Amino acid sequence: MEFLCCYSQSNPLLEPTPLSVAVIGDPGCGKTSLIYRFSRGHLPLVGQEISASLDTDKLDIVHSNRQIALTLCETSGHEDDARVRALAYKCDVIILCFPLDSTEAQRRVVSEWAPEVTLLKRGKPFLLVGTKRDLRDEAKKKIGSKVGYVSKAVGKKIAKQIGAKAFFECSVIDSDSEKVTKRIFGRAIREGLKSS
Ligand SMILES: Nc1nc2c(ncn2[C@@H]2O[C@H](COP(=O)(O)OP(=O)(O)OP(=O)(O)O)[C@@H](O)[C@H]2O)c(=O)[nH]1
Ligand SMILES: [Mg+2]
Repeated sequence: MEFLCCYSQSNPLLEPTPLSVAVIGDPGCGKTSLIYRFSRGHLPLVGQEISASLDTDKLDIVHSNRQIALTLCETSGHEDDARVRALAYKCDVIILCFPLDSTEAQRRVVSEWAPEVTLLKRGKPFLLVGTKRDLRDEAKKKIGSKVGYVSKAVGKKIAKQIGAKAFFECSVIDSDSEKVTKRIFGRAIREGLKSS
């Protein structure tokens, strides 16, 4: 079981290991919300939403008895910002997000994001995360709904197809959001430590 907690419970004599995680994906897919839910324990407040093309959050955590100086980096999903995004691929681990309530976004994962990640990540591990699970679940409930959504089975299949280390689904508003976001970033940290 992974263990993430704040720095004060760790051994102050040990040097923390620096580790960086980049969160990428289409504009509006939920990158900031995912980062905030994990790092600050809440969603972006009104007027606090990050819109710059490269933003970072830093936090000190303990993972498997190791102190980690974690940098979380979000980059813009706009095509024009591909050069800025290249900086994100210098991070140790990449989390590629897409919203589960959009089959269009699912297609872009395969046709646009996966080739970019494969080209620029230079052997680093990446995870695939389906966001806005609550909206997918709502769409599912609507009988005869024409709204497209992505099932867990399809998400897993895509993750395998594009070479992601794992597939996760999450909603930042559901009651399990704390547990799930910890699991996602815990796995990202584990993969980052393995490969560094
Ligand atoms: N229902 C629901 N809404 C979400 C979820 N995650 C994010 N949102 C909403 O989706 C919108 C975009 O979320 P952001 O976290 O700003 O998305 P982003 O990918 O950082 O957006 P950009 O930085 O502009 O590319 C906001 O209105 C969020 O409240 C989720 O799990 N469920
Ligand atoms: Mg954002």
